[in-house]
Amino acid sequence: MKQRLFILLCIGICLLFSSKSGSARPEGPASDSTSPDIRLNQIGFYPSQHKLAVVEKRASGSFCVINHRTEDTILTGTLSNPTPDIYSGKMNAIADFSTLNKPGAYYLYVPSLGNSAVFSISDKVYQALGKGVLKAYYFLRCSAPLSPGFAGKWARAEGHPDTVVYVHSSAASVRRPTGTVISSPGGWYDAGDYNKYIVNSGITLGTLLSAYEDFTGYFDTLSTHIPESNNRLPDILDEALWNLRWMLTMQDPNDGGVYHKLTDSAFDKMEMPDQDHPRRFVVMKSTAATLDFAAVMAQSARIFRSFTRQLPGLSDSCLQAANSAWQWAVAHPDVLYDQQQMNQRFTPVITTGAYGDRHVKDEKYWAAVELFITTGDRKYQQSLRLILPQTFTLPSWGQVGTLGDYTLLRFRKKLKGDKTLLARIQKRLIMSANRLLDHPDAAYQTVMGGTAHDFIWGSNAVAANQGILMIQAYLLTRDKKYLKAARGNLDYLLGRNATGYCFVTGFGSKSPMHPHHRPSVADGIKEPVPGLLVGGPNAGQQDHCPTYPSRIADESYTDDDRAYACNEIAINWNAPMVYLVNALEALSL
Ligand code: G3I
Ligand code: 9MR
Repeated sequence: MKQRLFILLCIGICLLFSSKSGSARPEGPASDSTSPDIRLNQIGFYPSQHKLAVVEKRASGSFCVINHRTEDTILTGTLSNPTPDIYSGKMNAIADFSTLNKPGAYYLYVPSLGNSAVFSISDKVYQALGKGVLKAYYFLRCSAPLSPGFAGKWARAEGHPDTVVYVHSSAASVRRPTGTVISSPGGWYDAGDYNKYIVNSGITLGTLLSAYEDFTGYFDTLSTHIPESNNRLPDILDEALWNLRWMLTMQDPNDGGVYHKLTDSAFDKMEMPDQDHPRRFVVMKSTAATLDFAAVMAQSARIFRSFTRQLPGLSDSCLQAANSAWQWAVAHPDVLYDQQQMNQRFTPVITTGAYGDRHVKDEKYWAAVELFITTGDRKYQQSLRLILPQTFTLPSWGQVGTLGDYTLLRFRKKLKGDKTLLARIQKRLIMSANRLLDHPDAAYQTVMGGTAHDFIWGSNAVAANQGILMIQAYLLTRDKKYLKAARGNLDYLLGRNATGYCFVTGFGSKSPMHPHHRPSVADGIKEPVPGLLVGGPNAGQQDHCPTYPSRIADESYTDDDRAYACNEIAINWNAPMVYLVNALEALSL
């Protein structure tokens, strides 16, 4: 009885505070009164979508949803009984406002806490975000000035023409001895640093090109306002080409091997790219880089076959590059990139990112799959059967086998003759998706955070890749529980998480302002370059930044530009975000 009375009282307070005439209502959410303890997706929801906010601290009783424009109370509800966050033990209650489905802009009000961020309900609620996270790659272009017409206030001079790049002693060959100059312009900067790494380019392009193959019609008309927007190619492919063309220059035409990276010898200062004038090197060829390259080139050959009028010869060149890379890798199956070992034998010493993968079977499988699907050649089918990974692993820069699974499922008709293989891949994908769904609910009610292992360096890409897995499971089964889980992980990335941040720069009401991204730090502009997904909570805290709020896994995030282990940005983290956001938009049409 007492509890009932309390709830009625709370509803009364809601109504009082939210009525148009109610003078006591706290300021709107744009003001300082936005409560950091009400965590929700700060962009918004589709009308029919499940809609949750997590309310941390002392909260119980009721909440209400208020129309941002009219200030009318649209809905009142009751907070769930609080449950402890599995990492911090903090008590969280859930506000479920799924019944609200009328398009508009709203916010939540919780007595004793205040207002939430404003969010939208609309049919195309992620349209701007989907374009924004793809446009981010334009801002990362190496060897090009960014003009105000396309980059706005983030326009900048060209950095790193990369027309004079030295062959490092680790990469010397008879035809290209140490110090040989090659030209290797273009590509995207990897992350907050100004280097370019083939391994990381592999998963990035694989993911972006797969987004295109899975949702071709949607991407064919998606414009991101880049210099190439008016040519006759979809913008996502124009953007991909910026990096693809660079990758082609990283292959040694004499033997098909691919250099591991193009790099300064050490990470440089936090300066603009045109201020940085070091000698740049291509370092040793590696099996991982060469196989990732082969996979991306084979996939590109397939995609650009449909654009031979716009890009004569490109598809053929990609296929040739893929084939010769494959041959090099078969002849050199275990040239692993071990930077420490390399530095003991060669100079100058190189201390930039390693992307030193110790296991390359998954790269070989992915390359074999892409080559088989593009060419139909049985030799690749035999190879992929021999090296089929035993288990499902969520994609990351060092684990790319599942990209092969996704491709086989996308083109399953080509596997007609191999029903057992197809069944096996389907089964393990669905089982992995179900396993994630079955996890005891993280307090934020998302698949992300089901286990502490999720909170690694680049954890936000874990969340986005889990989202892609859910989309794949949905495409296979059309079971809406997977779509709901994919949306839940997007909610996580956009604010329903233990930090309360929307993790994409320039989007949401509380997003990173100080990413570890050299142009964002050095350009003198208050707002960071937009559309970039930061790494996210990382229990490792390897940067030892003094401003982490706690050591708890899901809270291990600080918006500090020194915190490269949780607040850097990277091409391989934005790519699954591009996929997830745009897939949801495409599926909502
Ligand atoms: O594999 C182990 C796993 O078994 C263990 O459970 C886990 C616990 O922390 O660690 C795992 O290894 C981590 C590895 O990433 C794989 O996720 C390492 O601790 C972690 O230090 C390592 O971080 C990598 C980081 O470079 C440092 O090497 C990130 O994945 C990688 O994204 C990042 O990449 C950098 C480039 O080198 C340079 N450019 C910026 C880019 C982004 O920060
Ligand atoms: O800026 C670098 C970032 O891109 C890397 O991910 C990170 C880890 O390798 O290293 C950053 O560079 C830091 C270096 O490792 C240590 N000294 C400070 C550098 C950042 O200013």
